[in-house]
Amino acid sequence: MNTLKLLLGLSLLTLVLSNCKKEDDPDTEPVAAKPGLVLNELMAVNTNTVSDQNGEFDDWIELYNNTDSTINLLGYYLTDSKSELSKWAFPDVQIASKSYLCVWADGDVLQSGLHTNYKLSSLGETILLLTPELNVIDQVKYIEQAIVIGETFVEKSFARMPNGTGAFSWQLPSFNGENISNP
Ligand SMILES: [Ca+2]
Ligand SMILES: [Ca+2]
Ligand SMILES: [Ca+2]
Repeated sequence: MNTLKLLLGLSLLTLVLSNCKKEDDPDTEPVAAKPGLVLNELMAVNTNTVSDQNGEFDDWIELYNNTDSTINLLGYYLTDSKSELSKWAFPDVQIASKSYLCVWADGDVLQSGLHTNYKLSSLGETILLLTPELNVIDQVKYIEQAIVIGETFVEKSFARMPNGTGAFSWQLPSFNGENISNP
C-alpha cells in the first residue's frame, strides 16, 4: 500500500515537472539563417578567363543578392584585411534581387567601373564584405590557387555551390553569372 502511494506520488511529481518544462522552455528549434547578400565567387589568378574594361586579366570578386529587394551598396566595404575593414568602400551602385555584381580587385582605382585599391593574393587571404556600420555581412577565406591537371595549369574560381547559398570550393569561373560546377 505504501509502495503504491509512493509510486502514485512519483508519477504525479513527474507529470507536474514535465508540464512545467513544456510551459517554461522557449522554442529551441534552430531557425536557418536566410541567405542575403553574399560573396559568391572570386578569382585570385586570372590570366586568360575574363578581362576588365581596359583589357587586363585581373583578379575579381563576385557578389550575389539572394534577397527579394534591390540593395544600394553605397558605403558598404569590401576588404582583404581584417585590420583595415574600411579599406575600400563601394560607390553609389546597386545590386538587383537575384543578381550579380562583379568588382575588379586590381588596385586600378582610376579605371572605369568598380576597382578596389588592392589585389587578391594568389597565396590566399580572407575577403570580407561589411555594412557601412562595419558589421560583417559575409567573409571567405581561400588558400593558394594552384590547380594543375597533367602538365596544364587550369584556372579555377573559388565559388559557392550551389550558387548564392552553398559552401565555397574550386569551380569553373562564371564571371557575373550563375556559378557552375566542375564537369
Ligand atoms: Ca585593371
Ligand atoms: Ca590582397
Ligand atoms: Ca559566378
